Amino acid sequence: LLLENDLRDALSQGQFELHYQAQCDADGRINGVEALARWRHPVRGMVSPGLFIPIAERSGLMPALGRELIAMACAQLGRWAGDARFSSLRLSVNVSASQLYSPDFVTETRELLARTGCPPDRLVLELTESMLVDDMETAVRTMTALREMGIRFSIDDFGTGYSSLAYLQRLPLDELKIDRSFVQNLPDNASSLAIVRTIVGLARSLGLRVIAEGVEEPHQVQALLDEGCSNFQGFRFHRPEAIGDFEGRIWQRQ
Ligand code: G
Ligand code: G
Ligand code: MN
Ligand code: NA
Repeated sequence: LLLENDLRDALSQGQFELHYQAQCDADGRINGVEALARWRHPVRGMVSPGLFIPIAERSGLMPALGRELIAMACAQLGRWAGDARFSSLRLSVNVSASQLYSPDFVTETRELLARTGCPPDRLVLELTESMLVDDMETAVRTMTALREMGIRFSIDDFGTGYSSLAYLQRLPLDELKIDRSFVQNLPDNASSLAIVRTIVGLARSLGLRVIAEGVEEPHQVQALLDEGCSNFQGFRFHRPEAIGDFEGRIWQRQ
């Protein structure tokens, strides 16, 4: 309850920020980045989204908070658009069910793109399987409208959602993210390996990009490469970091 009250003030006082976790290929070339929300609480310090997102959902604040977080991501993409060192990066943003199903989501996103100068084709919205099956018709309609603007879609935590695969045919998707629970058991766990192989094959057949999340160990990288997955996100490569540190990393590499 304490945090819930704080959350309302935090929104109006601008206490939320985004951290950035780089995504790279097998040669370490950074080709994307995921924005991860952080709450800089005046007393508690940095609060993790694993803690405050569920509270925001319960207290009905998630649409407003989500709007603020996407707006920060689009503003960042807008600033990067004019800089050759950053203009080819794709920025992934997590979207929750209450955001996707909010009736104004398409209109608000269109206005946001216009206001920030964010190139739509650099913005990737991460959704989860379970939120898509809640109301498939609305999800398809909303995603199709956003796709027509150029926005891309990724399925986060893929393989953990207990959903049928049929929905994949109906959605305008660009990417599958292999859930870290499968990655963590590579290469010794035979069923994790089989699941990774299946996801990579599925992505290839459907013409989707595939990326592994939660990559921590070199032997996991090798196993993923052997299975045909060559995009990585995880502590093995880069941790989520504040904007200045992330931009410094990109500058150093040029
Ligand atoms: O960074 P961390 O592992 O603590 O994130 C925990 C959870 O919070 C993850 O499931 C992630 O998808 C979610 N999350 C992080 N940032 C955002 C955000 O900006 N918006 C939404 N809706 N969820 C986020
Ligand atoms: O649900 P989502 O996939 O959006 O959550 C992403 C979360 O995973 C982030 O909060 C991030 O901190 C965390 N994360 C990123 N890389 C790793 C990793 O290599 N290992 C673990 N355990 N967590 C990671
Ligand atoms: Mn994510
Ligand atoms: Na994930």
